[in-house]
Amino acid sequence: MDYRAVFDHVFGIQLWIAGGVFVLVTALLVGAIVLNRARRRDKLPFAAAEHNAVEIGFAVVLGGAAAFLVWLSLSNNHALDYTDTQAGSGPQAVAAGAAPVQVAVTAFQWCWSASYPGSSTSVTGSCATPGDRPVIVVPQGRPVEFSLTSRDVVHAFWIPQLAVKRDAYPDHVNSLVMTFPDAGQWLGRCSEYCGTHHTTMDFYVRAVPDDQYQSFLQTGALPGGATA
Ligand SMILES: [Cu+2]
Repeated sequence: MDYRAVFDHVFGIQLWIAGGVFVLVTALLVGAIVLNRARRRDKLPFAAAEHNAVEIGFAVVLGGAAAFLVWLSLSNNHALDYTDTQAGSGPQAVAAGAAPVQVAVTAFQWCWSASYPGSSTSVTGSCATPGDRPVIVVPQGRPVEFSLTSRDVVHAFWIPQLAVKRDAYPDHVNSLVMTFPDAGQWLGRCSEYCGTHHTTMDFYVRAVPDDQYQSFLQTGALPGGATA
């Protein structure tokens, strides 16, 4: 499954359960109002009397739904760590034994930098204007492992079009493996509120053919002309 499919799968099931709980609660609420209005005034209203079986049953149903959703999310999250995707191209499983290309990404207030272990090339920017967004270059068609960390507060690495999101914590490295089957460029954002300029903390991920990636590693010049 790719990221988008996993998201749609989990969200679809959540929607049905949430919808069912909404209908149940609304029906009980309307029923209670109607019954209490119809009841004679000298009787205790439903809510003031003890109805242990009903209350326990309700708690069991809701607790069961919550436990099921937690299990569903956790099991699908696990699946995401071993698959990857590019929008529209379906799942691209990481081939066993294929060592991913390493890209070290650091978030900071309020932009991103990326370095490539084994190369002196790095990219960064200020994110102050759309023209100063860092472009994280990756090779097309090979697994890429992003090692995510933060220099200051909690940020989150998010590529909306690819339905990919992973937190970047200070003093901790989160990793995310993806493959980009096609060349292209995607807008990335920070999805964890991190201060004044959180909303301008945008970057690009650009996938290029391997020969262009290799020359980028050697020269630092962005494929396509502009220099980061
Ligand atoms: Cu941020």
